[in-house]
Amino acid sequence: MSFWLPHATTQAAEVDYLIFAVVAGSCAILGLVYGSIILYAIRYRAGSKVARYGASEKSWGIEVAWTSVTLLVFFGLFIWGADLYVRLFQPPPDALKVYVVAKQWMWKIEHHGGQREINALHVPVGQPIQLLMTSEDVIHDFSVPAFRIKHDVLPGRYETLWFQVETAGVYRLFCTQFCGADHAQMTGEVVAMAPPEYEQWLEQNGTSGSMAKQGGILFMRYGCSGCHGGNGIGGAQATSAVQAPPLTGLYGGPVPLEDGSIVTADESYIRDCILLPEKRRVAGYPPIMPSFAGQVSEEDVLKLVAYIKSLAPEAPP
Ligand code: HEC
Ligand SMILES: [Cu+2]
Repeated sequence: MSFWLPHATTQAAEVDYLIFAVVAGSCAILGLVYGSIILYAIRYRAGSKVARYGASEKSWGIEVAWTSVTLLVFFGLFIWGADLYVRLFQPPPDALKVYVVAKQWMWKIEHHGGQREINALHVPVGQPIQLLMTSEDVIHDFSVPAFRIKHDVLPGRYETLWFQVETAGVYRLFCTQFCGADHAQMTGEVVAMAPPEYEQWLEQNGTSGSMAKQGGILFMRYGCSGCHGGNGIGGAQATSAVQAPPLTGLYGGPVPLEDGSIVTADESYIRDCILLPEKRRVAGYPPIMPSFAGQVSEEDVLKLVAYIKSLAPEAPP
């Protein structure tokens, strides 16, 4: 076991450099302040024979110099940190999406192609991976120390995290939010593999169709198609006479809401439509869509979201 964690991702080393710079800068200032206190305490102790007069004049040069130098140093650290933070938490648009559902006390992972795993996450190296994470119960926290990333996983909403692994290997995954009696058991591993091996792994674990395909089946089973039409093409094609908005091409586009605002239809929006339809109503439609909260599990919601995403006209399933 080595003391230093490996730098497994593109930005892991920079996170370490920043922490080192903050610690080194703080130590230098700590040394300066406490060094002076100790030095003067000894020099001017009771009974020492040093001169105690003169030098009482204020030196503006020194005053201005130390104030501006410390300001510049700490402001520099702030800008560096803010810039790194933005890069760490802004996933590139071409990232490969992987879905994570946390629950007491395990990590359930689902891949785009429908491959599922528990307490393990297989990813290819050299490619940005974006995690879309939610919790079925309490707050958890997805943390991979070798990647220098962690993020809370909250019930009732989607959180996201991204990374790009540079070195193939097996890295430990932890839950770093105390989440109940077996919190300490809520660990797993991230297996980073060369892309060809990853493809092979996907093939070997290929199951009952992609997430979108499974979502399509659920779309029928939960009765969504009754209002939205068999393939999400809207009320006109629906089996009943109900007016419901078409879902084709919904993902990524703007949606005008009844309250006059316009939102972008991302994963969180679609999730809210299914679980909290009363929270946002699409303009021009009757508010008849029922809430599916408590009926559809988080994993099934992810599949429905994947299905609706696949209905984009430019990328048919
Ligand atoms: C009783 C009919 C009905 C059923 C069943 C139904 N919906 Fe809806 N849905 C609507 C209506 C009406 C709207 C528009 C008004 C609103 O936003 O609530 C809508 C809105 C939506 C939207 C937002 C569309 C947009 O243009 O932004 C999504 C996404 C959606 N539904 C998905 C689903 C899914 C997934 C299911 C099944 C789990 C489902 N719906 C079941 C009637 C229905
Ligand atoms: Cu946990």
